[in-house]
Formats: sequence, structure tokens, C-alpha cells
Amino acid sequence: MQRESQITGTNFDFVDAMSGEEDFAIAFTANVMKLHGKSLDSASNREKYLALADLVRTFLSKRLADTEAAYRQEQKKQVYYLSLEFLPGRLLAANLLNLGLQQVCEQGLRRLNINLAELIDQEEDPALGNGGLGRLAACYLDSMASLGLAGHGCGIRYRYGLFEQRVTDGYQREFPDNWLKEGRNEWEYRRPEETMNVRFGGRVRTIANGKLHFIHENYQQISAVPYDIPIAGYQNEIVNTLRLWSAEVDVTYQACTFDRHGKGCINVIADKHATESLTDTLYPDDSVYEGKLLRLKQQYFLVSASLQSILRKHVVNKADLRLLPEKLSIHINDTHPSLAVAELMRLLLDEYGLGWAESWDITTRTISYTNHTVLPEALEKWPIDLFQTLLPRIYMIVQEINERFCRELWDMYPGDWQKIKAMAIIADGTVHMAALAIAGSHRVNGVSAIHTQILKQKTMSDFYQLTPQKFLNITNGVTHRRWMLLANPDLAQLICEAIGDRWIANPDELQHLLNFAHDNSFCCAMAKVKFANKLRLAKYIQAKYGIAIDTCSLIDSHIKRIHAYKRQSMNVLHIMDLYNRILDNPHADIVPRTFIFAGKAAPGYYKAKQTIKLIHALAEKINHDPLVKNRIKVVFLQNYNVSHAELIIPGSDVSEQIPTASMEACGTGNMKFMMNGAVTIGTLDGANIAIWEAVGDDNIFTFGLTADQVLAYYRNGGYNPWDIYHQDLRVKTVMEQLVNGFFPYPEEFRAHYDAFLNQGDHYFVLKDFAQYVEVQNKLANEFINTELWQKKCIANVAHSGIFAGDRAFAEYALSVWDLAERPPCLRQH
Ligand code: NBX
Repeated sequence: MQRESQITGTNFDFVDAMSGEEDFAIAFTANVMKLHGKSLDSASNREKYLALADLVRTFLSKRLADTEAAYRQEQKKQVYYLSLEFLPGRLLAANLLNLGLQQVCEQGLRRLNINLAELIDQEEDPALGNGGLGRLAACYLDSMASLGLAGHGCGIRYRYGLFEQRVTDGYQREFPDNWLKEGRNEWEYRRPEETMNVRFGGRVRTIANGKLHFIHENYQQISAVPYDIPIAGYQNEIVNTLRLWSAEVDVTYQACTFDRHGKGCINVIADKHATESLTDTLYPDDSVYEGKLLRLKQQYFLVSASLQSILRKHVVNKADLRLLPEKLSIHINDTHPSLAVAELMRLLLDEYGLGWAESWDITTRTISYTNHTVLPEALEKWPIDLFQTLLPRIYMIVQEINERFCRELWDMYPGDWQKIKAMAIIADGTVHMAALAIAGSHRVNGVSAIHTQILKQKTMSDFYQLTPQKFLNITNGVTHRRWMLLANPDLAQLICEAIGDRWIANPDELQHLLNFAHDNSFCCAMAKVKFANKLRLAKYIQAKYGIAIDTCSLIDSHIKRIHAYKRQSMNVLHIMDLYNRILDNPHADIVPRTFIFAGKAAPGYYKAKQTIKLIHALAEKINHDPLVKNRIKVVFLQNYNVSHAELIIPGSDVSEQIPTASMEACGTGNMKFMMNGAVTIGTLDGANIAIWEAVGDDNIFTFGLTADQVLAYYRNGGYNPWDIYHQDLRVKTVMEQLVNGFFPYPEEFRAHYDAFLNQGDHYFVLKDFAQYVEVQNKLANEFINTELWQKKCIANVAHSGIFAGDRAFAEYALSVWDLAERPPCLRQH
């Protein structure tokens, strides 16, 4: 009991009337009856889950209202984090932890013979994001609330989240993610009274009477209804909000039969559905910009609804608009919400009557922008026609911003048309959203040191030269509360026993674990925790896929979106090579290994989908070959989501982070694995470099070309992969196996073969292969030295404090949003 309270904390004010587990059990039973009209005995687990979530929501409600009132009274500076994606993960367990209710709830339910874990499992995992970018946004909401910062998320309430992935015969199939089956989400508050109207299309009439007036006419107006999801800080009474906007049409007052268009009710309702489809689905691509009208519509919908409501609140509180940058910050998560620059200008100019210079000053001092990618195919550029037709007034404003910006550039670089064109916001018939975001922000940050360096020296070098003071690096961070306390409670417990619980508030204190690296009993306890987590994962895999994995084997996990640059295919080639060693010599001394893959491929990305097929084809061969004698297993976990990550990460020994150097802006999975004591095998890219610097050579396995080398190859036209094919027999063998009938589908992997050999191996898989195999061998040999391995695990956990989201967000608070208070975790620095 004593042990548990160290993590969960019992020091909470358990709503006034309740005082402990017995009260909790009574309240819960009553809530099942109230919500479902059923006794506990006849309620399903889903119904019990809903009743529990509803009960927890009552705690959140009070704190939400109190927090809002306190912010208003203190006139605290607000931060609005605009993102097209949020991947919050399941919320029940997180809310229990953050409200300090974990223990009382667990014990209260136990009295009723209910297992809390089974109810937690009933929650949908909202998939309102593609990957790292959306998950990062959610980690930061947690950190902001936990640091006591008034920071809120603004996003879209997609009716269907990222598709559900099912694999049949090794092929990915996509199904709608119907996460709102019951019509609503149990955590949200619908707030129709705060509906905003967003206008699309039409035309703009300009009237000059002393001053120019812009009359927007014949537009289509869509209502944006907000749904607020409460975000609780860690045991600090703070509850912020994630506001998700939904497109809705209220048909109550639309006449059906005799309206002036002569439409019947069927048409009115059909129109309603067509309009509401705006927020139906999340675009499932995480790396390629899709120039679809609907996507631009979603972006403007989010931005316009959010900014209107933010400004309205500001003005209602009788605050001066000129003080906007002092009172609030608007942060844009990648360029997706970068229309915020033009929309804020529109509101200040057209709705609030300010002049251009003043509006521009306010806008640029209020907005800041994080870049998450340097991949050219991901950079958003909208064709002028499409942009202008959908957003005529916004286009006029962007034109004016562009003209003024280009004039400035002309003064700086007279006659240098090439440079001016490269930096212009409108060029080559398109609107460049990154240029708009940079011009309209006072801060632009990259997400790891190397990524920021590439932004400054290459991707955004012209902008950096123009305004170096705007640019800074803030290396990403992840919430250690979810990724340690929730996902790995046994490890969290063990750490508390060793070094106390101050690391929960201040993750830097994890460093004290280094004192235990030579403590046998601590090392044993760590190994036991890892083993239990491996067992939990193995049970899941057995139950779901009927594959038995060896819990003593080295569990090596590669879990993330499937993409050529993330190089799942290189991992596959290494496994093929390991297998070939067994085929050559069935008695080869192979360290037993389990390779786990999970991740979704964008539905239109053929090669990524074929990588999934390749993984399955390999699994099919290896898992059933008696020669292998179970020394290698390959498992693909379907429909990867936050909950799966919470299961896989604590149960893994090795974390695969092997992108082509220079391409992974940061990575955040790498940090989560590290916190859970997994050792990284990785290229020198993104945050892998920071992990390497933190843990030192002995506690990470690095290999491969550096970013500088990769970029130098690109400048010089690449390299010839056939040279490697001819020099390295292992490469030749695995390449041929892709197309020679080794797999029962000789032509199936031709695209991979061609990409590797005939199209120049753009991602340097063959170039890095030899080094990758070498460190894989080294790693396996070190794994079997359990004492040595434990030290590596401990070093990884001990040095992971700098990757906590609290550190990252405190840096934003200080260097980007200029928040007056210094967040606690930065006070000592
Ligand atoms: O953002 C990811 C990067 O690839 C990671 O390196 C980084 O750690 C993470 C957080 O900074 N980017 C990412 O996840 N992008 C998307 O999900 C995305 C979604 C839609 C889209 C483009 C990119 N149109």
C-alpha cells in the first residue's frame, strides 16, 4: 500500500462528499444505474467503463470550471496550440492518475469484484492523428496542464479518425475508424452556445469611402461547434481544454417543402450531410502534401473557428486588442494551420477595424511556428486558383502580405530576383505555406538540434539569413507520466523505491539511478520488471495472433509509420540475412531474437504497403521453418495506436531508430523506449543524436552515414548501389531473394528490388547495410551478457529526463511564448 501511494499520491481532495474506496464503490454502482438503468450485475464491461468515465468526469468538471475562473481572475497569459492532429491515447487511466484517483478507484472496484484494467481496455483509442506530430501535440497538452501553464489545444473533431488497419494475406486493408459509434465521446462537453461561423467561397466587393471596406458576399457559411475535452494536470488541480471543432448544420429552421429553392426535406438533409462531411475524416498521409480542396477547407475551418473564438474571449474580457501578444500566444503545429497568419490579419482588419501596420505587428508577435519536416514532398503549396476560389478574402490578404514582404526583400537584396522568388509567399502559381508561416511568426523552431541546423543551413537558409533571431531549436519531449507511470507502473514503482518519487515532478532526478548501476539487487529487480513486461506482450501476441514468442529472446521493436525513409525494409533485409546464416549453417550460433513491427502505411503509398507484405512474407517463412528452431520470430502487430505502443515499448529490449540520416526531424518513439530501458540501435539523426550524447557510446548502437554525408551524396547525384551488390555477397543474396522465388510471389517485391538497385537506392539502405549488420551482431553478443546489458538499460532510463515533455514545453514557455512565470522544472537551471 505504502509503495503504491508513492506513485499515485493519495493527497487529493476526493470530491467533497466522498472519502474513500467505499464511497467510490457506492457512487460507481449508483452511476451504473443512473446511466444505463441497470444493476451492476447485468451491466456489460463497456457500460461499466462508461459509468466510471462519467464519474471521473464529475471530478474534472469542477476543476475545469475552477481553472477557467482562476485564469480569468489572474488574467493569465493563454497559449493556444493549433494542430490538425491530436493523438491523446486513452484518457481514463491518465485522468485517474492525474486526479490522484488511481488507488481509490482500483480498490473501490475491487470491492465490487471488478478489475479496473478490464474497464480501461473498453475505451476507444482516439486516432485523430497520423503519427509523431499528433502524438507530440497530445504530450504537450499534458505537460502544459502539469506545469500549470494555461495552454489549450485547438483541433478538429474528425468523425472518423485514422483508418483502422487490418491485414489479410499480408496486405493492409483500410476500414473506417468509427470511434464515435455511440454518437459522442464520454469525455467531451459539447458547447453549442459557442458556435462560430466560417465562410467559404463567394466574392469580395471592395468599397472605398475614405477607408477601404471589404464586403464578402455569396459565401457558404458553415457552423463550427466546439467540443471540449478536459486535460488534467498531474495532481495540481489544473484542468485545461482540448477544443475540437465539428462542422454542423442545424436544420431546425430550414423549411423543407416550400422554401424558395423548392427543396424537400430530403434535399435539406442531404445538404446537411454534404456540408458536415467537412470534418468527417482525417487525411491519412503523414509525409506527402495532398493538394485536396477538402484539406484546405479543413485547415481554414480549424483556424477561423479557433481564432474567432479566441479573439471573442479576449474582447469579452474587455482586454485591449493591442495587448493581444501580451495576453495570449498562438502556436501553429507545422504549416497545416498556417492560414492563422492571414485569418488573424482578417479579423483584426475587417472585424475589429485596426490598420495594416498595427495588425501585422500584433499578428507576428502573437504567432509562432514549429516545423516538423524537411522532406520536400511534405511542404504545402496550394495552387492559387483553388486557394483564391475557396478563400477569396484570405487570398487578398496573403497577396498583400506577399507584396510587402517582397518589397522588404527587394530593399535587402536589390536585384536578386532569384532569392526573392525563392522566398516569396506566392510564386510559380502557388501559395507557399512555410513562407507564410515564417513571415507571420516571431519564432520558428525545429524539433532537434540537427533538424534545426538543416533548417538554418539548407531548407530555410534564406529566411534564417534574413531574420536569424526568429530561429531556435527545441528538441521534442514526451510525457513521462504516460510513458512510464501509466505504461510501466512496475518500473515506476521500482524507481520510486530506489530514488524516491521526486523524479515524477522533476525527471532530471532519474540520473540518481546511475548510483544503482552496480547494485545487484536493483539490476535483478529491473530485469524482473522487464521480463514481466515481455510476458505481458507475449501473452497479447499469443492471444491475438497465435504466435508463441520466447520471452527470453531479445525483443527488437520497430514501431512507427511505414515509410521508405524510416527503413523498415533495412530491418527486413537484416532478418533475411540472419535467416540465410541459419540456412547455410543450421547450427549457427544465433542469439534468439523476436522482431516486432507495427505501423500503418498511407493508403495510396504502394511501396510502404508492399513493405508490410514483405514483413508478412518473411514472417510466414521464418516462423514456420523447423530449421530456425524458434530462434527467430517475426511479428507484425496490426492497427498500431497509442495503446499498442504502451504495451510494446515496456516489453522491448531494443528500439529500432534507423532512418536515413537527415530525414527524421526528431523522433519521439526513441525517447519513450529509452525511458523504459530499451537500448537504441540507430542512425545519427534527429533525437538519436541527443540520446547518444546523453548515454555515451557504450549505451547505444549507432551506425551508418551521417546527415552531412547523405546530403553530400545528394549534391553529387547519389551513388551506385550495384557496386555494393557486387562487393557484398550478403547484399547480392538478399536482393536476389526478393525476386527469385525465395518468397512464393516472385514479382511481388520487384518494386523494392528496383528501388534498391535500379533507382539509385535513394534512402541508402544498401550503403548502410554492412554497418547495420555489424552493430546488430555486436548488440546481440552484448545482450547475452545480462549484467552488462542491465547497466545499459539503467543508463538509458537514468539519462532520459531531458526528453520529458515538461522540459520541452518549459523551453517553449520561456523562449517562444514569453510566459512570465518560470516553470518549476526550469527554475534550477
Ligand atoms: O513529427 C513527425 C516527424 O516525422 C518526427 O521526426 C517528429 O518527431 C514528429 C514530432 O515533431 N512528423 C509527423 O508526424 N508528421 C505528420 O504526422 C504529418 C501529418 C500530416 C501531414 C504531414 C505530416 N500532412
